[in-house]
Amino acid sequence: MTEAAAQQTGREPDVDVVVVGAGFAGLYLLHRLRAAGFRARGFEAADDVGGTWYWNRYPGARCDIPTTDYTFGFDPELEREWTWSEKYAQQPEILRYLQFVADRYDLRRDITFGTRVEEAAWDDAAGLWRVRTSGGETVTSRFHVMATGCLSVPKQPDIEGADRFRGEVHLTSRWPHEGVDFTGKRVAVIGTGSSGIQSIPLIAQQAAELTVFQRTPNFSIPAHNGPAPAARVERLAADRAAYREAGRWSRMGVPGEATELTGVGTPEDVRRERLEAAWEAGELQVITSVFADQGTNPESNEIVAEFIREKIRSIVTDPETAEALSPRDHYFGTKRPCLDTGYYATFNLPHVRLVDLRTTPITTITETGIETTEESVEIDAIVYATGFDAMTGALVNVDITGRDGGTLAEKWADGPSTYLGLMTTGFPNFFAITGPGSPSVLSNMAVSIEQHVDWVADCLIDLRDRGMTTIEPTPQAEEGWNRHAADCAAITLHPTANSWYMGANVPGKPRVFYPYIGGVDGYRAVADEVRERDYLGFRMSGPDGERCTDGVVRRLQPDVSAVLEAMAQLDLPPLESMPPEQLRAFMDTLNADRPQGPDVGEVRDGVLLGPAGDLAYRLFRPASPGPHPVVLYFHGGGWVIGDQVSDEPLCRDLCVRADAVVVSVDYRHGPEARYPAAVEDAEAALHWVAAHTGELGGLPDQLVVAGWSAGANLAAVVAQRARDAGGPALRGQLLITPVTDSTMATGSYRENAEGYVLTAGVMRYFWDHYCDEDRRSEPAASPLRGRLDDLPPAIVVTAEFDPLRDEGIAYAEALRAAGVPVEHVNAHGHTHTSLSMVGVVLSGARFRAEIAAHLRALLPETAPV
Ligand code: N01
Repeated sequence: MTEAAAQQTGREPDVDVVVVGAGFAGLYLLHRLRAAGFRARGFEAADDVGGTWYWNRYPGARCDIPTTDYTFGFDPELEREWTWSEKYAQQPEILRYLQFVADRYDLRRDITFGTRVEEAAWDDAAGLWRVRTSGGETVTSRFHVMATGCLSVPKQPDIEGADRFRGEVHLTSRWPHEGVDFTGKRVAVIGTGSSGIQSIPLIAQQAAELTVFQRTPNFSIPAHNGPAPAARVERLAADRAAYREAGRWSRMGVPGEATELTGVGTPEDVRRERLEAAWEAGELQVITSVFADQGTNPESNEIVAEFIREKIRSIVTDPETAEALSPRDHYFGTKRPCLDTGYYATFNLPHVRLVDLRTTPITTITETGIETTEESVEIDAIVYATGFDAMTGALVNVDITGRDGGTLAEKWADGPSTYLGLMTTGFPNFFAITGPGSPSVLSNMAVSIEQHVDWVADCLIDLRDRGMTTIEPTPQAEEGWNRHAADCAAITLHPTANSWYMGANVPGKPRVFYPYIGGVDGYRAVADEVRERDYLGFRMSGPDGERCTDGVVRRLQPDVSAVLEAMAQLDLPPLESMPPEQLRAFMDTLNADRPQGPDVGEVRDGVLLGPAGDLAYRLFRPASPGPHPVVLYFHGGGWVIGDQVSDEPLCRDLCVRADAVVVSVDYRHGPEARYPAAVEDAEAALHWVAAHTGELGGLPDQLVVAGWSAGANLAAVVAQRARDAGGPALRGQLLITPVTDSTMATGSYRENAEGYVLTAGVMRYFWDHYCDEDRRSEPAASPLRGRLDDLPPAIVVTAEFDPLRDEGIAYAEALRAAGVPVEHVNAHGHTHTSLSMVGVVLSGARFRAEIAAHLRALLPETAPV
């Protein structure tokens, strides 16, 4: 490495790698780098190793991941030599462990203690980092790694008058090494996150009076500390390597069983049993996964939340205090839940009092106490347990300058942007261990740190082996990762909370979801894949040139991808291999088990007279008082399969979101009734619905045609025909992933020919059963070939991974060119079928919400959203 670099730059850096921080991450990284033959130097602001466990010495400080798992797993020898004393170790024991690790691998000799890295600047010409320390030293290095932790920069007390107080002031995260004796003192604790909740019971044991100032109550469950859980210890003893591997491939970095049980729909006694067991287990990993849907479904989440509130009421004797301690402003798990030892019971003690800042906010801190809108509390000591500038604080607080002279703080002014939470464009050879955009704080940090350190160390070795000296992500890869991370968060309840995960605790901090919520297992698969695909999304360079495999590692929505994987497991025959009758029966079987969609006010079946007989319809009416606009809907199914109920979940969803009556009408199908039978039926349905709007509970002149896939083809066609016939008048046309042209020769056909349910083969099957080859270019089969002016406004929805994507886009563009107002909803990460999977593919909801908002805008009689 150094030799190659020297050749390139003519100058050898002082070291290969600078490592900032000597906690779990910095220690293990130094160990790996040394073993791989790199020259590395560590810098640590504290006087010794330990990182967060060096600083957070407040009473009661413990880990909240069982020590069977909150430990290094890279060296079986190390594991044999160290035995944890309890289920959740106290801070002194964890600090001793890290000191033991530092001694065992003789790591201190590479670390300069009591020294902060204040500045790091990339010198592009020399291809190295110039680092300036608080000790006045300047060091050059090829690589710069921030192993500075996610929760290491305390949030400064931002309370009026805080600097006037003349008594003792302590920050939980900067606790005096000699400890603090509160005996006989009147103490205030401000903050009720993990630090407050852990320290309050112990401070209460000493203090003469303890007043807890709570702004937001947090969910906490008892840690049930004691010996490590027998089941875990046994599994670990039986096969340590297998246990560690299970942790590495688990959701949180702690082995556990995933449940398929949902909160909604499970009998009360079963739910109760599971919740009580989770309460008894006293593990975050267990209580956050009692139900498979508690992180995404508000109703299911409320079951867990109310269970915990009930427990609080059963412990705290004063009902008013119990209520004040009961969280009601955020979903369970969306703020980090706490593990406690006697927290709630502490409020039963006569000298402990809770002040609820939501009803009586602090007005100021004075020289001798704290004043709220209601009272003045005299105190001797204030303990601030007010949290951290999490995840990005430690990174942007150092003056880090990239290639173009811009700083990291400037680049991240609107929120962090990373590739894999490891690197960021414009900052070559700069790594963050457990940076934003990686599982980090949502996981067992020990496991996530090890994974990141291993990835970085392996990457540096790979670079050296290839004679490369620099690495940097590409803009495309970074943007793709940011989007994927945001997509993962968007399907959960997390973004709804004012949490530090969202940056909400620090005034002015950008509100985005900082960690990656796709799971330790999912993330590890990505990181491994990136490396296996020749560092996909990274650009490497060195004296011998450059190499780059650009691309986006995860492009499908996470739940779309999960559904596709589940389908692949079923090993289904190709759909186009089944005769139509068999395919119809097969689809009916699949549909039988799906969620039916949201509740509507009324569902009514009827028939209308089509040109060749009765056409069945199903009407969905909103619960709101009518009359409503009417959406005439044509189902998908390639003109071959489906009927008026086959898209029921989508119709219900549309009905509720758009507050419109949806009339889903069947039509004749191929091959029994070929083109133009379906068009004739659709046209007849339009005339009938327009003529019967009042009876259907619809508003006059508020009619829209809509459809999905082949149904959207029919909707587009009847809109053209209605124009030509001079009516009925339409307010709009909603075309969800429409078929608009029969050529099947677009780029999206080539890209998505295989693999996403609607394949090119399936589409060919549909066309062949529907329409004679020589008639496919008629506008009634390929509406893109029709006259497009003077048509009602259109909402065109396309999905990224759909053979029909480009013809949908082409239709939207052609309509626009013809002067028709068009709203184009681009469902990124979705397939042809996934948008309609209501209640299964949750990521579709926001696109359906977007569709409904456009629909409401076309239908001014509907209530505003
Ligand atoms: O910090 P926090 P923490 N006036 O941000 C309140 C990890 N950790 O140090 O929610 C009044 O959670 C604030 O109120 P609000 C763990 O991941 C782990 O406790 O902003 N109150 C909140 O109640 C944890 O999640 C362990 O309305 C103010 C509290 O202060 C993370 O670190 C132990 C205020 C801050 O809670 C952070 O935990 C400790 C103000 N001006 C920490 N400003 C383990 O068990 C803030 N608050 C391993």
